[in-house]
Amino acid sequence: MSDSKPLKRTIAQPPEKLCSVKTSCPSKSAGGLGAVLQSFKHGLSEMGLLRTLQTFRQVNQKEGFDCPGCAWPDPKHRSPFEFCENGAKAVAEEATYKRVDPNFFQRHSVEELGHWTDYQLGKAGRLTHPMLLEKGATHYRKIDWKEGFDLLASALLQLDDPNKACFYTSGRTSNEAAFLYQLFVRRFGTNNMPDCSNMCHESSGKGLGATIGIGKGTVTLEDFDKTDAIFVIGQNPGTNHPRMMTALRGAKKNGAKIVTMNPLKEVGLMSFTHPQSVGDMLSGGVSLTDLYLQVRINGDLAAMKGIMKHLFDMEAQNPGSVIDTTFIQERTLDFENFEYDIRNADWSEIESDSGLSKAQLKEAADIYAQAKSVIVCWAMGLTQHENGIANIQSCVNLLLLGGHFGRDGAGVCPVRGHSNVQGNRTVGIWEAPSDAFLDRLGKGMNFEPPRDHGLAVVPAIEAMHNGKISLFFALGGNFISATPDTEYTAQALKKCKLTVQVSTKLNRSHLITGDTALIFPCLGRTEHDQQTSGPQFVTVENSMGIVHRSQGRLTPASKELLSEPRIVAEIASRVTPVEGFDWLALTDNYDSIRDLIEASIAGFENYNKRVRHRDGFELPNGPREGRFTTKSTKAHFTVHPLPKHHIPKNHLMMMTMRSHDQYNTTIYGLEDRYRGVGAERRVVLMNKEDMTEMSLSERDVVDLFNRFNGRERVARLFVVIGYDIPKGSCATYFPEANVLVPIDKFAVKSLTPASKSVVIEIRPAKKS
Ligand SMILES: Nc1nc2c(c(=O)[nH]1)N[C@H]1C(S)=C(S)[C@@H](COP(=O)(O)OP(=O)(O)OC[C@H]3O[C@@H](n4cnc5c(=O)[nH]c(N)nc54)[C@H](O)[C@@H]3O)O[C@H]1N2
Ligand SMILES: Nc1nc2c(c(=O)[nH]1)N[C@H]1C(S)=C(S)[C@@H](COP(=O)(O)OP(=O)(O)OC[C@H]3O[C@@H](n4cnc5c(=O)[nH]c(N)nc54)[C@H](O)[C@@H]3O)O[C@H]1N2
Ligand SMILES: [Mo]
Repeated sequence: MSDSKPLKRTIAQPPEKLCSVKTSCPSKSAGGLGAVLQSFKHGLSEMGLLRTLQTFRQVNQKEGFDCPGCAWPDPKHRSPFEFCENGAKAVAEEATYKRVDPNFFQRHSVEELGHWTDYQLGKAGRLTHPMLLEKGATHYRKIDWKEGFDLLASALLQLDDPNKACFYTSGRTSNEAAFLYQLFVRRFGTNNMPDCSNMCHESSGKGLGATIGIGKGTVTLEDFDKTDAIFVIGQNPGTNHPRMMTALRGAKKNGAKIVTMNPLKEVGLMSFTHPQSVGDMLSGGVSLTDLYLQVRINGDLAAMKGIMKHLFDMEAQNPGSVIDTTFIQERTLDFENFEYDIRNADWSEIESDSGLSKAQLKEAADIYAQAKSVIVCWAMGLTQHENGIANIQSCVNLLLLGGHFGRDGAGVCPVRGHSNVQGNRTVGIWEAPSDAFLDRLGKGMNFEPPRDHGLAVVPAIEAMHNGKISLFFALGGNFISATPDTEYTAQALKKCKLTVQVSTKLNRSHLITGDTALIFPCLGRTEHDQQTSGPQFVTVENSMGIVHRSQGRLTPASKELLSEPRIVAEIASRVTPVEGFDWLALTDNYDSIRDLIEASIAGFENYNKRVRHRDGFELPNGPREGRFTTKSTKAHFTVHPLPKHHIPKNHLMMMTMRSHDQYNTTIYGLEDRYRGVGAERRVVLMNKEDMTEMSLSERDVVDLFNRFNGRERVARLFVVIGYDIPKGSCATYFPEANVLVPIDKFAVKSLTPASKSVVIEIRPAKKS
């Protein structure tokens, strides 16, 4: 620690020493005994037997904690062991016995840690103390909380403009912490609140808001029991929303048909073996998808056009059989333009853009036409393209044609990512709040919030680059690894004067920093949160708009940890003191924070009472109740031209996706078990014909290049794997391939980085 050599900064995403990749046949069915064994394997290695049993028993129980894994809702009738493999891994990762304490930071310099992989960083354990990296220092040093808060407060107060700071949020934050945080940030004077949503479901929120009047899903879990057909588009629930598999299995057992649109044949969408069903185990699983459409990357808009074109043809042949004309006349607008666009769409263009035949699309149209009620589910495969909003609005068009809103078993289901990302938005984490929201917040909290919209993730990175932002604060998450164009973003962060991370675990954002950096370690979901009035619970909103409690019971990883609401209150009390308003006292009992939410956010009447109900309560949702909440009170049909990509010879369209063994930038392990790829994450899954055309063989080591708007990006040392993926498309893992995602390629209007449509060139690796 004594050496004070100037800090040699680290590369943003280190090429790892490649391990030999192991490949095997992809699994036949998701879930099953394998999932149970994997859960326990991770649990035991992170936290031993007793804690594993204790922890797993509390996940998603009414008196337990909300699983930090995903935002899929809990069934009303929970089993005493309501967990899934990846939920278990998320919990084990947080409840681990391993610690990143001040000794750890003395032993390892920031530069050395920069060469560790994301996997190694995450496995180091839980952060235990507030830490400071001084300007020019090589190591973090331990500080006490007061020093940390004072340092941050004086940096904030010294800014000549509040808009020179930005405040990121990742979606694990509770409603209570998120509400206090946005209140503090707005009282400070800015709406600069980029969040993980900007990179995730922003296209869904914007696309749905403009067409049906609410930026959220309209179905409930019960709708899955009542539906006749489910379209699952651009989503891999077997890995990312394993509890959704129970709902799909239930729907299937009730006779629903499932249509899947995905470039990869994801195992979880083919077959599912419920780990708690002996019948499933014996039969080898329930088969799920009835029609698997292996669409080309970003060919969905074309595919949906094809399906709708068939629907118009079928209606013409047999009027009244497919299209709900009464619904369209009474409840929608802009149908004529839409109809004209679809009727005039060109089949050869549809087939070549989607990579699917007219006949395959007819099968999908038949399933749709025969269903009285249809649900469309989606996730990142639709949102992370330049035409992300168009994709989502195309799903809305499809559903509007048959009148599939406001009736049982029908509607839109954008499946959210982080476990409280939806709640964060509801309580105000948004760089572009509506005037109605600000009016109500200002009235409830007695102040005038700033009206100018703030910066989302991509513009915030640009602003750091050009010196318009000098202080970056993050409530959770791992900004450098989650964002696009890693090298570019690293340069942006390094230009800041101060970067601050409120975190549970070590990650790369602690290593790519501004001149000065702070780490504030906080309690996780699983942990006991003791405040002066007693133990506290927090509240979260799931993917279907249900708000409910979450209470951790495990002993915290360190006595030093503070809760997120407390950390926010400590900062606010120093930076934005308000006469007669005691920020710190609010955190003595979180009921007081919930009272403020009730006073200033729509839909939270009787919050403290209703949230104590066993299953929580449902937020208002107009379209679910049959009312479109657009200005016109009608739903809008929209017209979308097909996206055109210029893909030169020897180039491919690349998606960046999650393996079965990671949670975003947290890498649980190196096994992408269902896909049969293991031991190494720097892989590129390619169509075998493309490999032949590019003279590449299995396991060749290659470099990947992207060129966009005059800049070249390179990701070195990836291993080629032949895989069942449409010709012209290829796949790599997030975050290793984020270096290749251009900062300036994002979805129109939602600004979501186009992480699923990156054009790359593949060349044999340079021998070093
Ligand atoms: N275990 C685990 N659970 C998670 C997460 C995690 O990392 N691990 N992350 C959480 C978060 S924040 C989120 S947002 C969700 C993400 O959940 P998902 O959206 O399921 O995650 P991804 O792996 O990004 O990819 C989605 C799927 O899209 C497909 N896809 C890619 N491009 C296209 C395309 O152009 N068209 C179509 N039709 N499909 C395409 C891919 O083949 C893949 O199956 O999961 C949440 N839950
Ligand atoms: N190329 C590419 N990039 C992507 C995506 C993609 O598909 N492809 N997906 C995008 C999506 S959908 C998302 S949502 C973002 C995710 O972006 P982020 O939310 O920023 O990233 P995570 O990896 O979820 O953050 C992990 C870190 O959160 C901290 N953490 C965990 N739990 C808690 C907690 O309870 N409190 C606090 N304060 N900290 C906690 C830990 O320190 C951990 O290291 O990434 C986006 N980036
Ligand atoms: Mo996400």
